[in-house]
Amino acid sequence: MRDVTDQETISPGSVLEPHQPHGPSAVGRLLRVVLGALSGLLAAAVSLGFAELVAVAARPEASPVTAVGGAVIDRTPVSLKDYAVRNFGTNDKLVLQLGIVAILALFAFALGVFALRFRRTGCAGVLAFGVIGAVAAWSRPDYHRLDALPSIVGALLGAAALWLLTERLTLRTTPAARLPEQATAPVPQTPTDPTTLTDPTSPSPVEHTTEDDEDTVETPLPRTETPAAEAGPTSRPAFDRRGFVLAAAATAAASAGAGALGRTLNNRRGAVAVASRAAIALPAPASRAAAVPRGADLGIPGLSEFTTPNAKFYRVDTALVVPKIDATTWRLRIHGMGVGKELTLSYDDLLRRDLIERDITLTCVSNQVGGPYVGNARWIGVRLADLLREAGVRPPSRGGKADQLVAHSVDGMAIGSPVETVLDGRDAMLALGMNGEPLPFAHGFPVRMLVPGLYGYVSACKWLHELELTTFDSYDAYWVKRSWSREAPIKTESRIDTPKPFASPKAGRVPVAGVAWAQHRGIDRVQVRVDGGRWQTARLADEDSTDTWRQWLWEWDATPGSHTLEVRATDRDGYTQTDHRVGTVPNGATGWHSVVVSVD
Ligand SMILES: Nc1nc2c(c(=O)[nH]1)N[C@H]1C(S)=C(S)[C@@H](COP(=O)(O)O)O[C@H]1N2
Ligand SMILES: [Mo]
Repeated sequence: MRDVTDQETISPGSVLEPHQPHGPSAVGRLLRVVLGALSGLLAAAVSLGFAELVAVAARPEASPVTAVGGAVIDRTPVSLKDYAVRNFGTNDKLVLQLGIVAILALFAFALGVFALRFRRTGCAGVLAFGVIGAVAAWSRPDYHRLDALPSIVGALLGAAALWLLTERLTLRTTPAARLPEQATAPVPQTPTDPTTLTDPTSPSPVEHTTEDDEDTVETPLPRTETPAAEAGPTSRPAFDRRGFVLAAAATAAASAGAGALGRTLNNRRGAVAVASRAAIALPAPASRAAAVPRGADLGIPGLSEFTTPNAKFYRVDTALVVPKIDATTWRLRIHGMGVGKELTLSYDDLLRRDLIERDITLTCVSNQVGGPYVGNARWIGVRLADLLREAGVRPPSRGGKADQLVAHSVDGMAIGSPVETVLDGRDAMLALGMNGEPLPFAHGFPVRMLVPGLYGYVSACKWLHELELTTFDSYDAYWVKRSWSREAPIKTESRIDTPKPFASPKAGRVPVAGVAWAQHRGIDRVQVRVDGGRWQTARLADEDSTDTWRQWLWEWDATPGSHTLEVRATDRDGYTQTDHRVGTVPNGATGWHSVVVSVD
């Protein structure tokens, strides 16, 4: 490998550092390696800091860690994603980003040390990381024109920083003539250095130092100007400590400044969206939801509230940065196959329509048996069927050509729902409000889709910006490309909320309670059994609607010892949950939820 190295420029005969007659001391060498690693880290910081700043010009999603993280999410095998969701829950994204930063830091470390010897290749390595970031951004489904820019600019500046820093770490031998006070100092190393005597490949000390003088990569001293150096003794080779400290401080300050400025500017952009949300007053819905029956919430400690507060509502999406959309400039386009009249609607257009208010329980297909990815909220929105009919869409059963409605989000998500289901009379809606406020940003502000009875990944697109009519044959939506089913009605499920697994309640009366759901069919019965015994019928809370979950309660006369509680629900179609356990892929888990407790 031919490259710029502190050694190679000195003597093309390639004298390795340890063989140098006047090599730096062991401590000096170690210090230099540490500072090389630090240079790598600083270069990475410069890259990321400036990328953050440039991302303001593009989008927050285009900052390299986010772009790479997004690309990783897109490519993560379902099994691993399931594992991550199971073990890290909603923190999976944080874990992913920390992982990327950790890997980046390791490479930065290595590149910094590497650049001590092979500076050009080391800097090219930084550029290679920029290419990775750019390609990742480019590969995202929501790629925008400028998304590769932050990675590229960041990498260029990072490479420049690495060059600058490692250059300060170049070993130079100061000619005696230029440092008169050292010229008289004894140089005892030379005769005692065994390597000079035993290593036949080592050039002679004099020859070496002569060439060493030419290791002024930038400002070569003409040989003729340093006659004294050619003959005179030299000091140990050293690097420019002061220059390095200054350069390191400057790069650290620049990267921190750029990063902070980028963050601030990005937040300010978010502030426009926040203000647009704050300015919204949701009008009274034309079609109100009936009040939640008082008996729908049994109010038992440990049991999920009937209405899930927004702050506690589960969140599942691929977005590493929650999109912040300005509602005043947001538009929704409805177009595609069989659309007689394309529609483009603003947020105000939607607000001016008749709004419906409904309680709907949303569930994620990735929810394990007994898992947390289910929540119930009171939503306000526009009836989707009305909009589609205005656009001239007919269901396949009435001769419509399109059987798939694909909802596209601003973050590149594409979620496909059956047109037939959306138009079958259920309360499919474009939701604007959630539990009395405009949608929270994390839950899809300004507008998301909801179809009661379908898992979120085939119905509940957040940050919606386009509805496209097409066929299932001609288009696979995001999750379908990743081995999930095209169509996925929510499976009948039940969950024990209390007692918690491995709880140790006192013997005697123990309330066993939970929720059961079979959206759009309704829950007919819930049964509980202990240690595989006879099924006992639980008391059902009042039903709010068939689109919502239902609480249940069974009073257990608990005896001391370890016990297994199991639950199963039967829906209004007469289907009772099977004990056959299947995983979440491809269309939802099955099996009975069970909880082991040890009664005191
Ligand atoms: N834009 C976008 N919308 C999305 C998703 C996503 O990843 N991106 N995930 C879907 C899935 S899998 C589910 S279960 C629901 C979850 O909605 P919530 O986060 O509001 O609970 O959103 C759906 N809508
Ligand atoms: Mo989901």
